[in-house]
Amino acid sequence: FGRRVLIWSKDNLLLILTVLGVLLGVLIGFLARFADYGEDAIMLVSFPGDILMRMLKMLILPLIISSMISGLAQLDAKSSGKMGSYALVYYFATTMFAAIVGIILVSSIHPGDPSIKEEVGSGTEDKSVSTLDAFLDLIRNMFPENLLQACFQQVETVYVEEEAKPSFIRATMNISNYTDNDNVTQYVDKRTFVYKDGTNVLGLIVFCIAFGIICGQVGEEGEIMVNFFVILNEIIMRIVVLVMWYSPFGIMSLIIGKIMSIKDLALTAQQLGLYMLTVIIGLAIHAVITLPTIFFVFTRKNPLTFFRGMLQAWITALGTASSAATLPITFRCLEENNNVDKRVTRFILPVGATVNMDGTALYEAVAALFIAQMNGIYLSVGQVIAVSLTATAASIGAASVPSAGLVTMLLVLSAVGLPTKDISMIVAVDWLLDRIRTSINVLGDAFGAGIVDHLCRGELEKIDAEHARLEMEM
Ligand code: DAS
Repeated sequence: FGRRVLIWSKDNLLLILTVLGVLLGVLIGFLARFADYGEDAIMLVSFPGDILMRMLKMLILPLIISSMISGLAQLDAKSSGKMGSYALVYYFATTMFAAIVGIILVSSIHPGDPSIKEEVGSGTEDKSVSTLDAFLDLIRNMFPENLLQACFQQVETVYVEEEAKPSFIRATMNISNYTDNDNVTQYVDKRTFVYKDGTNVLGLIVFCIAFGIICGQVGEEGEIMVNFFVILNEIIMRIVVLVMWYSPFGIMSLIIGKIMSIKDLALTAQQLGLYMLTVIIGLAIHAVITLPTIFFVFTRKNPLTFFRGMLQAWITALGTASSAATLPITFRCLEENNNVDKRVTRFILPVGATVNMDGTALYEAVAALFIAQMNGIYLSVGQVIAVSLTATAASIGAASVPSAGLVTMLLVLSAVGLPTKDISMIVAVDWLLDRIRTSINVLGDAFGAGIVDHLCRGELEKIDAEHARLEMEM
């Protein structure tokens, strides 16, 4: 019995420590509020949490690059024919749809600032920068002129009032670069392309998607490259696990510092409550409406029966908050309870668990807009589209381990220049939301495998018949 407890506690030790960190953080935070302390005390108390944030930010680039390229390269459409293409289309479509559902919900419930009911897109958009410009900005950001520069700068279009510029600049407008303060600006027509600090996430992601898919299609010669990124991802994941073991302490510090600095506790509690409600409603819509409908449309089978077959995997995902840890159960539920062909599960699941995270995409879209609302920042249409694209892509890059969505969350925030200081509120409730979104991730993978199995069933049976005929002849 002792050995069993030891194994159980090792697997769940991180979960236990994280929950302990949250509870201790809340307790100490509220107790500290009775003491008289200054800004320095808050800064000191939050220091371990600040270190956790820096560790996570440090990992973003290598994590997104290695996990996206290795994940997509292994899902190479050519060598796996239809199966890969069906899976790829299903993954992108369901994940993007989840992010959009999240954005619609957070823009209507408005958890960050329940008092104000501004419409999405009425935001910080400079009136002179039209929606079209903001949208073109978004497309422009997807194709950075310099990939290295994309790691620390992104392009923004700002209108320049001609008379606002001294004449000699106007004379050189359209033909030269003009260095203004520390931003490099180029004048084209009346618009200025200002390079602002902040990772151009979209640009990196578009490159990684192209690189990953083509890398998987290069054949033999590409093997070494695919293996390089698979190993790189494995190494980064191990570093993420190390950071995760530090996270209970960092989370406790973030929560204490946040609770000590909250001015209006009631409003914050209301914001957090509404935020969690928004995420949970969004995940429920995806699990109860979106996925079953897509499943029924493509297979004409009863989604409820299919879900019942996946129940054990769904519960395991709730408990472990890790798609990877749930994988063995997902395999067994699909093959034994739902009769999905092993050739489909063996191919679809490992990559699905890595790149297909509908729950995470929805969560990151909601959390990003929630943070914007809390800071009174109303995003432009282009920025909202950037959030949905980045959340979709960041979920591809999120690892299938506990709280991975928290790491790539920083990616989405930096993609639209949102402050990361409020992430401590998100962190405080992440241990609960993580397990719910992970269970939706697993469900999305399962329904995907069921659909691909149904669509490829004919082909697989033809292969079996061919094998049977050959065996008869031998
Ligand atoms: N826990 C991750 C998973 O295993 C999801 C996330 O963190 O968003 O799917």
